[in-house]
Amino acid sequence: MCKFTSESVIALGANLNLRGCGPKVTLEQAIDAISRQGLVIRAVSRFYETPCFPAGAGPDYVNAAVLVETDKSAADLLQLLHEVEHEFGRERIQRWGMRTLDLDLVCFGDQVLPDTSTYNQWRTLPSQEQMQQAPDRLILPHPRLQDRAFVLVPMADVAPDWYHPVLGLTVREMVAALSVDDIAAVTPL
Ligand code: PH2
Ligand code: MG
Ligand code: MG
Repeated sequence: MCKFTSESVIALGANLNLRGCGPKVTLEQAIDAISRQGLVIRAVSRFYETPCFPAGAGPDYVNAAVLVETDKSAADLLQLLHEVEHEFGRERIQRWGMRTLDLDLVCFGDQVLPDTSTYNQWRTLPSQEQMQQAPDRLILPHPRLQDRAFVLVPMADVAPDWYHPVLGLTVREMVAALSVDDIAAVTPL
């Protein structure tokens, strides 16, 4: 039987040690864990050292991205990522706090969830409110994707031609729109 599959990008990040291992080892182990859960890993980006956002909120991060193929729904994939985060000691305490492992579902094919108007509300949320408000449901593509060099630069390694279904830009084009300083701060390990 042929099941319908979707391509999706997962952004990985960590800035705390876990069980004596640094963030790079944690990300490598997390990629293994994701593949053991039945996701087909199509591509793995380079690993990057990136300055913590917001600046000064904690140690530098290691960030990476993987392109996966799955026959799961976006909601089931998100649930799976939360389970892997939990396995790696992640506690959800503080928004944008420090973390042993963060797995963010960045995009799921060309799906816009839950609908374009809700997506656009989150995408255009003023930056002050971004600090206080977090959506309680899955918003896709990730509403801050286009702003963040630590997501876009690794993503460009695995899915440079992914086309943002609302902004009408490829990953390559979104990277080109970032500031030179933001790109330069994301350094391959
Ligand atoms: N993730 C955050 C908050 N800040 N900064 C960097 N450099 N990389 C991240 O992955 C990151 C962050 C919330 O998930
Ligand atoms: Mg997250
Ligand atoms: Mg995150």
